[in-house]
Amino acid sequence: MHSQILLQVSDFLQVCVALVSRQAARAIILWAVYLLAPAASGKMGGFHRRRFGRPPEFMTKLNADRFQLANAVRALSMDAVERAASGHPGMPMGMADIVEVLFNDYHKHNPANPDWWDRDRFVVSNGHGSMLLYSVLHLSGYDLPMKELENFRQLHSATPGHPEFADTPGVETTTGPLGQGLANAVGMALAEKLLAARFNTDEHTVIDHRTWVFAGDGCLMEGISHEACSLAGTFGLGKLVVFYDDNQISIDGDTDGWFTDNTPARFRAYGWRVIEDVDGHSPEAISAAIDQAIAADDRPVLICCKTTIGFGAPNKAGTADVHGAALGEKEIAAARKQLGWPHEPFVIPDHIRAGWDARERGAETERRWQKVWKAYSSANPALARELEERMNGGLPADFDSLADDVLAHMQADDSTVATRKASEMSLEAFGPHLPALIGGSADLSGSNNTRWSGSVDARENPREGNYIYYGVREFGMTAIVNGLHLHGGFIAYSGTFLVFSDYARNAVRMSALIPAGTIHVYTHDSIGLGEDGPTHQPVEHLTSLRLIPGLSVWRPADKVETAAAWAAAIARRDKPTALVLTRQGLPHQPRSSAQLDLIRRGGYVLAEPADGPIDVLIMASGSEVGLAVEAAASLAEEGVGARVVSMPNPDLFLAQDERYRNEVLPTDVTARVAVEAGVSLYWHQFVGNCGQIIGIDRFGASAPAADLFREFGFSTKAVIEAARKTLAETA
Ligand SMILES: Cc1ncc(C[n+]2csc(CCOP(=O)(O)OP(=O)(O)O)c2C)c(N)n1
Ligand SMILES: [Mg+2]
Repeated sequence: MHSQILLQVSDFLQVCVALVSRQAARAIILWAVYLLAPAASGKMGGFHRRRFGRPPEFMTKLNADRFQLANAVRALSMDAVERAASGHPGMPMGMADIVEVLFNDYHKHNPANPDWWDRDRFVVSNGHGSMLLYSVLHLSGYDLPMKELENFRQLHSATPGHPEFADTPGVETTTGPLGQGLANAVGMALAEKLLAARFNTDEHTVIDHRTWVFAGDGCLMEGISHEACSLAGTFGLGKLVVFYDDNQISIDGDTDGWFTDNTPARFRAYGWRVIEDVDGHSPEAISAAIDQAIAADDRPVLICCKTTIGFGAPNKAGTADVHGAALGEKEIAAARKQLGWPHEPFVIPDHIRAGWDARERGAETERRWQKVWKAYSSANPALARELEERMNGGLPADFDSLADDVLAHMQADDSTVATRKASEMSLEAFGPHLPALIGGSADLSGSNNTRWSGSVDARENPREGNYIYYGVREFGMTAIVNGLHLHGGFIAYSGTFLVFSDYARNAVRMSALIPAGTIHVYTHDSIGLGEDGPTHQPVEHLTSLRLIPGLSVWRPADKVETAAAWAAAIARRDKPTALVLTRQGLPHQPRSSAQLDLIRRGGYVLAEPADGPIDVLIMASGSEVGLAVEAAASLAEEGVGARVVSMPNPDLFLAQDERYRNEVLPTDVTARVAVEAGVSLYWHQFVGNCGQIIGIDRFGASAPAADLFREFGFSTKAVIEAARKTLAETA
């Protein structure tokens, strides 16, 4: 009986071996044909693949299951784009095999809890490939039902054209402006490194995750990729792994015409590890590359994946046609045939679904972590509490009363200081209470006053570090700050001159769009910086920052308003703030405790006529508030009653209720003057038809600040004249 069974088993095994070896022999022959045929016709293998977009047959046979898992991403992406009649099928079809291997074999996440702190971060920096992200989130079990994919790019769907943070569970950041996702990811990887250094103990590891990035030719062409990746090398962010979608295609066609860098050499020069020439359609090659990438090493990793854009579309793959347009019915039908994907649009067979489903695995992974967290918490209660508070974005319970104390303290000191210095004083006051605070500057620490006595270099000392020397990289810095915020655990601020906010501008816009509770410190805020001249003197920047929806822009008039601005910025954990500060000293303004309280409303009455009615309203921000106060005093001597309204944050003032606004700016007082050392445009809404604006609608000049203010009409005399003029016009 036993021997009979053994015989049958041995027969069975022999048949298996024969089958497998036949299969293997067939694969080897096909492989040779695949490689040699294009060579014989003078074409490289990659070129061949790129042009024909056809999977080598051996691959589809040996990796049939994996290939079909990846095809689910391809099909969902091409069908969603087709239905929306808009979108980008090329990247998802090209990177499907990579994302399949990454998500199914490596990515640490729990679809049921996208906020789990110790999850790996996955950033699609080439955000036009959003359908790849939505497909894998849906397939792996996030709360993103198929109907959302069917509604790709439609109003109020969870699947916007480019990924938007907070719109879709599992989306780690808003991407689309090429290169910025990559820089955000550098911020996330930096956050992980610093938190791991601070909180992990010899016994317990509670922070240990990777940041995976997909990036295309566009991301790597963008200058910000240089800024961010260069810094990532310097910081030794070994858990950052970037998959470069090396498909040699961007919108205008073959990148041979505009992108011929030696990318591997470039990244090696940054201090990265580079894994070159990975076949981005071979699961084995991708796995081998990832295995290499995750070996312990301090260097970030770039995996250069040779891919075919639009892989699987028989006529369009490998061409720019497939980058950003629906494939069309005929090509989609042909692609279904090519890929061996007979299923209807938005239908995923059960076995494919099962292959992607990460819910059980994810829950188990998080459960294991929870156990470690519990043990860690009982062994290190103080550290655990700090980490928990930081990751939850909380502030110290007594923060409001701390802010009140700081303001009262500042009010009691009547010295003249520059608001950049007042900003440093504010950091000294708040910093010791905020372990999450992490600052930095783009090589202007001493000028921006962003460094305070508690600042510790984060590169030299990751464990205690809370200060980053970003080097001269304003755009990279700002996007990295967004990434630090998005990761969680930090209240992140940046620093540079206001005039260079332009260099960073799209990342500031992204701070507001994400939205991220970041703080951007901009000093040297007007012609008041003096001799450096018009290249360094911002004119339009203040107003142009105010145009960004959701960005809170403060331009404080003295140290008290500066402290109030910092307090508001710190408390604003979910939206960004810009602090616009002077180089030059500003006089201290007296205030009652009621007035102290009103600063937080963005605009308030700072000085009133001693007696008699209000004849004229004088509004000002920052360095011009002092002028307004002096002018009002002179006007009083002429018998003109002037009210001075300090407007450190006019948008915030506009957001107050109507009653308050009308109290501060009574509608019946139409004689109005606004003074601000920037373009005048913004103030028309406040001064009305008969008002006067003292602004600067041209570039400044190189000279001492006092001469410039005089030259451009920022003097008590000019304010008095403007008041007389508006009074005459409204008489
Ligand atoms: C900063 C920025 N500039 C321009 C664009 C418009 N744009 C979107 S995708 C793209 C080409 C990107 O090429 P690549 O990264 O190679 O993407 P692929 O075509 O390979 O998917 C361009 C220019 C953008 N999204 N962001
Ligand atoms: Mg490309």
